[in-house]
Amino acid sequence: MRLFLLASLGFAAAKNGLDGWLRYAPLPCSHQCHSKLPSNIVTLNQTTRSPVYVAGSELQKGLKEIYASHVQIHHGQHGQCKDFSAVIVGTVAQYRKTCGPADEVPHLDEDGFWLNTKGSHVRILGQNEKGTLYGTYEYLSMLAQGNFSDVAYSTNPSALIRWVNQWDNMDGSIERGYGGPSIFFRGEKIVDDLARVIQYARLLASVRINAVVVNNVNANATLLAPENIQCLGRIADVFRPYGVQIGISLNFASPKTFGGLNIFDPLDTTVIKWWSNITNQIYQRVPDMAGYLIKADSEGQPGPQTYNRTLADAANLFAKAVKPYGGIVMYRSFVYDHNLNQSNWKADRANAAVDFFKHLDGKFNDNVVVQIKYGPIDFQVREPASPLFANLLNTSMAIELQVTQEYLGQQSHLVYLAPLWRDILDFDMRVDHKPSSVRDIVTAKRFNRKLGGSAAVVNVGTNTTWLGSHLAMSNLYAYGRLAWNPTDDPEDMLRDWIRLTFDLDRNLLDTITRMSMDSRPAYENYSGNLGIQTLTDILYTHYGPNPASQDNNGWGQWTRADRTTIGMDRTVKNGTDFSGQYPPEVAAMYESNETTPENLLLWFHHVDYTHRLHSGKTVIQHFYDAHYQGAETAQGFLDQWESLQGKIDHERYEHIRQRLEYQAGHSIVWRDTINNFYHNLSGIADKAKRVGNHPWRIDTGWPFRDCFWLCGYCHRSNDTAGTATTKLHFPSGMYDLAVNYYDLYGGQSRWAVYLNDRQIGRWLGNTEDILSHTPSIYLDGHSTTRIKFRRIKGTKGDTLRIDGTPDGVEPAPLDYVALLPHGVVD
Ligand SMILES: *[C@@H]1O[C@H](CO)[C@@H](O)[C@H](O)[C@H]1NC(C)=O
Ligand SMILES: *[C@@H]1O[C@H](CO)[C@@H](O)[C@H](O)[C@H]1NC(C)=O
Ligand SMILES: *[C@@H]1O[C@H](CO)[C@@H](O)[C@H](O)[C@H]1NC(C)=O
Ligand SMILES: *[C@@H]1O[C@H](CO)[C@@H](O)[C@H](O)[C@H]1NC(C)=O
Ligand SMILES: *[C@@H]1O[C@H](CO)[C@@H](O)[C@H](O)[C@H]1NC(C)=O
Ligand SMILES: *[C@@H]1O[C@H](CO)[C@@H](O)[C@H](O)[C@H]1NC(C)=O
Ligand SMILES: *[C@@H]1O[C@H](CO)[C@@H](O)[C@H](O)[C@H]1NC(C)=O
Ligand SMILES: *[C@@H]1O[C@H](CO)[C@@H](O)[C@H](O)[C@H]1NC(C)=O
Ligand SMILES: *[C@@H]1O[C@H](CO)[C@@H](O)[C@H](O)[C@H]1NC(C)=O
Ligand SMILES: *[C@@H]1O[C@H](CO)[C@@H](O)[C@H](O)[C@H]1NC(C)=O
Ligand SMILES: *[C@@H]1O[C@H](CO)[C@@H](O)[C@H](O)[C@H]1NC(C)=O
Ligand SMILES: CC(=O)N[C@H]1CO[C@H](CO)[C@@H](O)[C@@H]1O
Repeated sequence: MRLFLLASLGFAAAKNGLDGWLRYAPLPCSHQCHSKLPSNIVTLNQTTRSPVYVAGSELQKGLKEIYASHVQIHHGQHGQCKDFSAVIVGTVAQYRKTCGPADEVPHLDEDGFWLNTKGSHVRILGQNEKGTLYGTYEYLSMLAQGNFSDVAYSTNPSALIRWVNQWDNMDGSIERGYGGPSIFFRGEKIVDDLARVIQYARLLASVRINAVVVNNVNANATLLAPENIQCLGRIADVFRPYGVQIGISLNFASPKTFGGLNIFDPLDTTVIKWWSNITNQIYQRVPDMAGYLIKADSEGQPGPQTYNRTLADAANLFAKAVKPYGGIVMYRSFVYDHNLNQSNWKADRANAAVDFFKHLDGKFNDNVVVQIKYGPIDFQVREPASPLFANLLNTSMAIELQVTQEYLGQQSHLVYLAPLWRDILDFDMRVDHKPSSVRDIVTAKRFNRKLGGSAAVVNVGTNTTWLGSHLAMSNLYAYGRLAWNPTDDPEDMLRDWIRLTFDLDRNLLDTITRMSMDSRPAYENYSGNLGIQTLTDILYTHYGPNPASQDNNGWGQWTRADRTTIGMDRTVKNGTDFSGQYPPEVAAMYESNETTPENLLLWFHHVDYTHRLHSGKTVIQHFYDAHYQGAETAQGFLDQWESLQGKIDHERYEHIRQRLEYQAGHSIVWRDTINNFYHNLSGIADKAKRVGNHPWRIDTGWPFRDCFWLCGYCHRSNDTAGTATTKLHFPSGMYDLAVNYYDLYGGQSRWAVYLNDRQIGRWLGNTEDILSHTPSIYLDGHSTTRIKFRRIKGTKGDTLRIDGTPDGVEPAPLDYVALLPHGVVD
């Protein structure tokens, strides 16, 4: 009966990341674990495309990989229910019908399940088929983690909306995509081969995500062409057996730009008819479509304001169209004016959501859900929870999170996001002076609304790592877990994910846990702290540092930094009134600089650089220290990872090592750019004398010779090689050589570095191929990269030379080199 195979399957898949946390690595099996191997799988629905049938197949596949054993599947006959040591999977109703009473099963909510491994057989019974599949993944997750405890428990979702939003375009690109092109679209069409979609469906179902919006919120109406609707049906058919519904984003102007009408007024009868016709066509092909997602009147997207109609008029238009089919409309609250005037002290983009939506409370149909970004601005490293959560008491809401690391390192930096999400979900709004956590509000517990839940922007692409980085997958995993249970502990989730993704090894577990738990505080430290926002380039790629870009434009992500002060005054007494959008207790806390949590000080208050924090440090000194501290933590990630060599397959080890090495270098770019910026602006020295003082660096502008280095790069014709040389003036000894250079896309320059004519290293400007984000076409904070050559023996007076060979538009640019004695990070 038990056939033991060579355990090679699991490992092959392990190396490229395609199976994510569903790797089911072979367990080094003790007697105990074999005694837990079921003899049979009994599924209570034989329809091949039913989630219960899928549950049986997943179980068989998982057991085969974990135990290297083949377990037979039987399709629900009464006699098999009594089969000794079988696993029975089905809904409670199916179990009652085939196997008999199910009195021990507690009450289950929609999508909930009961898992019982006590007694002779294992029973996984769902409230519905989806729930059964979720329970099956839970059971497999236990086994894969070597957890053989006897359990009997039920679990129910916190909310029924557990969605992901893909920002995929029909041309195959993904807005903020860092994991390769779309798995859904290519060349304005839906792809023929949906193999990757099946694998994505498995991943989503295993963390209990129940719907995916497949196209970008900046939507293109061509998706509504009849042939595309037919193809959407193919995508829905792939997701359906996994209990995942599809939804689509709509372009509000479609009746005009695509439908041939001369109008898109949401109250116009021809427009209403047009949308209802389109909706009918879609539901004819996809009878269980989850619904629509709408971004309107936002960042240039068309919307109801064109016709002086309200956002509720717009939402209700779609709500009526999908109502007969049980569909819902997710209407984004991300509506704001991006042409604000900074010379108006009272102007504040953060006010927009409440300004636009509060007066519409109670005016939305009951199948409309307002989808609210977690913070009032835009997915920053730290924001207060959006006050809109506390301002719509008669409207269903969902929270919008972002697995996509748009402002948070674009999957090229390790940033584990569950702690950030928990900060928001746990925040207590004190509506009516009663406990009102964001989590209870969005899951509709607090105000007893009809619908609620969460949506996360996700940018999986065709890359076999899905997100472009193996470690970024912990965010997708944790998102699903939190959507189900928003009180799940970030560290517990992480540990489960590590065991499932890598290995059960204790040291490995502790190391990756520590790195991941430190990653968001580190990123916040070196990107932008005290609530000043992620000080990235908001006008370009949202990636590298550019604090100057925040101010003096209409986007309203201002810091109002000048020579003596910094921060947005969002108080009622002298500022933008934003703090007054919160219920009174919270408003009072944010109104005063003394009670505002310091990690949000500059979000709410405009203070002097010399303002003292509780620690006694000034704001500016805290900036300097935190940026040094954050970059130092990031250096440590690389060392910690390298301690795991040999414990992880080479492919993943190397993929992650390269990224962490890159992050270590780029965190220094962040640190120095931000610190130099505020140092120059304020003229206030760093007490520790680090800022602006880099004793171990040699600027490539000078004393490098033989080349006109200017503005960080060598001006010469881009098809001839350039050379930079310098004599070492440091004491003789052992150094790490760090070279900061610019790696643009549009070319792959080559560099080689020599010490006294002996080559000690060379590299290629190809981060555009190695990293997941698209770097910049300019010499800037996005493209600055550091490479390190370790343990170089240097003697005072040696000649260091770097030859650069340009390629394409990339002129082999260098920034500086540093010779670092052991332990020095300069
Ligand atoms: C089996 O699954 C199919 C497809 O999901 C469903 O239509 C059918 O009702 C299920 N059968 C039972 C007995 O639940
Ligand atoms: C095993 O899994 C059960 C159910 O998820 C959980 O309650 C228990 O804590 C786990 N045990 C260990 C040792 O992780
Ligand atoms: C939609 O896609 C078509 C075809 O590629 C393109 O011509 C059009 O400009 C796009 N419209 C929008 C609003 O992006
Ligand atoms: C949509 O409108 C077209 C053209 O008027 C019509 O032929 C078609 O039957 C309508 N489809 C649905 C589903 O209402
Ligand atoms: C828009 O509608 C409001 C309220 O209905 C009305 O007061 C206002 O005059 C309208 N504006 C325009 C430009 O039609
Ligand atoms: C912003 O407001 C100031 C002062 O009211 C005014 O002088 C300036 O022209 C405005 N700028 C823009 C771009 O509207
Ligand atoms: C995945 O992306 C990496 C760079 O991030 C690239 O080296 C690799 O070729 C890609 N693999 C696939 C299969 O797309
Ligand atoms: C009050 O607001 C004004 C702008 O209206 C600003 O110049 C001033 O610095 C603010 N005062 C304080 C104490 O923040
Ligand atoms: C901080 O709060 C104290 C007490 O309310 C107040 O005296 C002081 O002016 C505030 N400082 C700033 C910069 O707003
Ligand atoms: C962040 O910076 C603060 C202030 O310097 C420091 O206390 C903390 O340890 C740092 N955390 C990390 C993870 O770098
Ligand atoms: C030199 O650079 C320019 C752009 O800066 C580019 O258009 C040209 O193709 C490059 N020439 C060569 C030979 O690479
Ligand atoms: C118009 C309306 O439905 N108002 C209700 C909004 O919600 C509050 C609190 O749940 C109710 O008291 C109102 O009746």
